[in-house]
Amino acid sequence: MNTQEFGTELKELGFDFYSGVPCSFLKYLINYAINECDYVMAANEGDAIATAAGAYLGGKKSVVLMQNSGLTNATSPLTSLNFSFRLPVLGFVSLRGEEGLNDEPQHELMGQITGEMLTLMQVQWEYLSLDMSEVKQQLKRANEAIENNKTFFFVVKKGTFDEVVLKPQALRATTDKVLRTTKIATSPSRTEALKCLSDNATKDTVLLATTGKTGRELFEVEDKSNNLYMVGSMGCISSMALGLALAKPDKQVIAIDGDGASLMRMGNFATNGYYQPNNLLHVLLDNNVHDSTGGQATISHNIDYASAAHAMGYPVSASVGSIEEFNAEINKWKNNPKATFIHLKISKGSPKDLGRPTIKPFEVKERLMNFINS
Ligand SMILES: Cc1ncc(C[n+]2csc(CCOP(=O)(O)OP(=O)(O)O)c2C)c(N)n1
Repeated sequence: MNTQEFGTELKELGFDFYSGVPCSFLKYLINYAINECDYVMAANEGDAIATAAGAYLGGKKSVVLMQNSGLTNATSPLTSLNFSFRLPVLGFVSLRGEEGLNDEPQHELMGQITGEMLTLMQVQWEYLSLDMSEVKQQLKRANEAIENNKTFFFVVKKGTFDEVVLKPQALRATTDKVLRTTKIATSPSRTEALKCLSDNATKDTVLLATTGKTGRELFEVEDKSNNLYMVGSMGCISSMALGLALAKPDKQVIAIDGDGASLMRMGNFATNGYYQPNNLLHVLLDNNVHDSTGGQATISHNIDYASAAHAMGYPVSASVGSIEEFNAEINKWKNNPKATFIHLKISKGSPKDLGRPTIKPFEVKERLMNFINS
């Protein structure tokens, strides 16, 4: 099919924000997206899903592109982010390993189960047709699903898209990076850190809290319409924040990460460091443990996170050990916005009898979208 025409059809339906990881079967659609639309080159297909979902929060209709091998990387956010929060994205997944195709051995099983996997995850899907008049009907159905808050995927067979030449990509590098570290370690509690963040929020701030006790505590600190309490999708908070920050430059977007969660998807440090929207603040509350699941040690005591973020392109990276310094770094970002990473060492544990958000994930999403887009 004519890829350019197909892309234009998508654009006319409002889909102009893309994220993904390449597959050779999809390369011409990816080339089109890079040439003509906003495209975030994700490190992992799960991050691509979260970035697209973040952009959707900011009012974009967004598209994810992936190989079917990458569908396995995307299952956590597809099942616990898109489904739970009713955050729809339009997906294109290739069909490597299709029966009868002489493909490589690693694709054999996924070739057999791609459709079944989507069905199992309750994702509506269709094989993308090659006939443009049929394709227009398919896009109409896909668009209806998205408008009903349901994720929709097209499974794409080999040779579907005709050639689009990739225009030269002007890649930038961060030349002017700042790294600040302090040695004081007073180990404030997570609640103190969250209070500090909540107190710093203005009418233009969005707080996205990672899964587990961070979201639960933020809900108890103050339940506000500019908060999102992640459930599941471990590690996806910073990629989701990236999508939202890019989609909504007039909002200050704060991702509140955990040490365990950030380690799960650390590739996204590099993605954030590259795209580096000024309105993005990535905070890591590091208690050295998986507190939410019983306090088992992570390996974060051995990691210099601020240096890692610095090395991966964040214009500003800082490691602080007290609430006063934490507050000061947040205010530096507010007063001179540049994509910033702040590592704060916190103590283990959480308030006794910590509850859970009484508001449902999809209600949080609706409320947040009203806040963001009103
Ligand atoms: C993919 C996935 N694996 C495991 C879990 C279970 N889980 C939920 S929270 C959590 C610990 C997160 O640790 P960290 O980010 O350090 O935050 P903390 O619990 O210390 O606040 C784990 C392992 C999950 N939700 N998703």
